[in-house]
Amino acid sequence: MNIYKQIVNTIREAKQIVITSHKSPDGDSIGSSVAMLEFCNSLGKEAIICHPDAAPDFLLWLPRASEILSLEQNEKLVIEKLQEADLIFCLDYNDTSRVGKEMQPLIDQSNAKKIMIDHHLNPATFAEITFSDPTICSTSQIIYDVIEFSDNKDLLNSKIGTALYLGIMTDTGSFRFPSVQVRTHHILASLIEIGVKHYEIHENVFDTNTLDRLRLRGYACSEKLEILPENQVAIISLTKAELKRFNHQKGDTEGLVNVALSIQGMRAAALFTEADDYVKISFRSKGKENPINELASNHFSGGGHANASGGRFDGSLEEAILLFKQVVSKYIKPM
Ligand SMILES: [Mn+2]
Repeated sequence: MNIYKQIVNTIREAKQIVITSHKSPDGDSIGSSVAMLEFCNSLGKEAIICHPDAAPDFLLWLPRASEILSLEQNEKLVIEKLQEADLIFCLDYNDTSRVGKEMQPLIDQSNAKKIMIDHHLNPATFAEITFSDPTICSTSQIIYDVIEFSDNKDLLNSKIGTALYLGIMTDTGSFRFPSVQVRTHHILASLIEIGVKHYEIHENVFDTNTLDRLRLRGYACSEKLEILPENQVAIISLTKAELKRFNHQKGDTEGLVNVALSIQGMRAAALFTEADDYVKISFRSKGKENPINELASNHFSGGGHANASGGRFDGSLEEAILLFKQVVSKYIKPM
């Protein structure tokens, strides 16, 4: 039996299905979770989404994203659901550490069957079924494959399709990254064929700036952007006070690191944001010869994709930036 059918059979046998994804939700984690929820429902199965934290406002337009339970806001219920689960989906993450230290033990200690569907490098081996393919642009695209190659294409509907389109769109920078395949466009076409309103998804995601968010981003680019010319690297850093000054909301700095990377000639970019007791960092790079995930994992307790990674630093913002400047030339090869 192929892995796609194996996944669907496991859904059919399950009684309590919980869908989880990584911390700091993005379009792919929310999209793949909602798509899996809708697909389970199409198979006649109830399921529930439990994430470490709540969906950011800019993704709440997606039908059923507001049903997502978060450990952050619904602690008791999420603990209960994970304890009762007999099947846990682990979507868009390669290791249970990615759900954060509060949620990780709930998944590690659960006796439920686990199915990992993911596209990050180096998958851990905790799941009964591991479907990891780093050559595929998004977890959402893999979920489309699960539906099609398990012979369930007739169950595909525009609710599943809208969620999948969202995930593919956001994880590919609107279909521009090298990870986009011919197959990706075939899938997108078939989603539009079944009634997905692609233009509404773009509008919902990209035309929703608040004045505060736009001003924060403008400030970040005008006052807080630093170029390391010898490395061809751009850095943006934001302190807690600066974030507060612009009434920072979750998602406001989403994609800001890509703005830095978009400067002509840059090979990599990093965004440092000061959180309560640590510094959160997003890394981006261009080209196979500049794998920024190695820098992220070796120095910033992070990881991710070769050209898009995240990490953290326990210390001050200044120390984090200093460390980055000291090590970056080992990983980024200027042209
Ligand atoms: Mn993803």
